[in-house]
Amino acid sequence: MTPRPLIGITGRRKNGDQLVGNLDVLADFSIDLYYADYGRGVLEAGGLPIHVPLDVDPAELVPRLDGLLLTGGADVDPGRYGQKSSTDTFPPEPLRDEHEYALLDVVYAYQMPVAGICRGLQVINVHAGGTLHQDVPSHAGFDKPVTTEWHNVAFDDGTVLGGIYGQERRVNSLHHQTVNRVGDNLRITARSDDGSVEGLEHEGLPVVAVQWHPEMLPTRAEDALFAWLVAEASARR
Ligand SMILES: [Mn+2]
Repeated sequence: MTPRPLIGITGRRKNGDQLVGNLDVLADFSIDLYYADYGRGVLEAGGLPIHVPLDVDPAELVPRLDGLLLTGGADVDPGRYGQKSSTDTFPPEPLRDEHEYALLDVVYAYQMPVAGICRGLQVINVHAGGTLHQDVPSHAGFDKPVTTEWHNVAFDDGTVLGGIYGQERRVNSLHHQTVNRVGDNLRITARSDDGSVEGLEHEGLPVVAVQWHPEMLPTRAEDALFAWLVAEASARR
């Protein structure tokens, strides 16, 4: 049997006192976590998911991976694009920003495939020198079931996203920030009806990102982004 490609999955760090039901004596201990649906999406697409702890040195880990999935989470620190924060909805987690920047540096050097979801798309953009709109309530569907596909996304022909998703589709929307200035060597390949950026691709590297959450939809097991990431990672092995 051909080994499944190994896909690193990023996550966030919480403190023990943020976990309901945790022992008081563990209040000050760190917890690294990610939503299991990201790993399920990788597994269903034929990959082998592995969580990337924040303490791991990317230079040591990345050569042993075949692909990387940058997941959702808190806002990227606006200081990363030279702005002050104008929102306190999802306070930045600077340690995670720093770690994911370092991961991207190494992953790009290896020309390894990367998929970004939600915050993942935003990190890819800011890492490339882009900026974000800090608060876009019209995309923050936090009061809807996460499976509700309530806005349209149109894909450009001749792009990776256009190739895997077709001309358009309905998506969920759980983000309150969007791409403003696009980063160097990145290209917008998907937009919602109001013009917001819903997909980015790198001009020269296998890097594809979406602003919605395919891992939360009932179509996860057949989702084209997970399939793309695993296929690209398999091809590299
Ligand atoms: Mn949206």
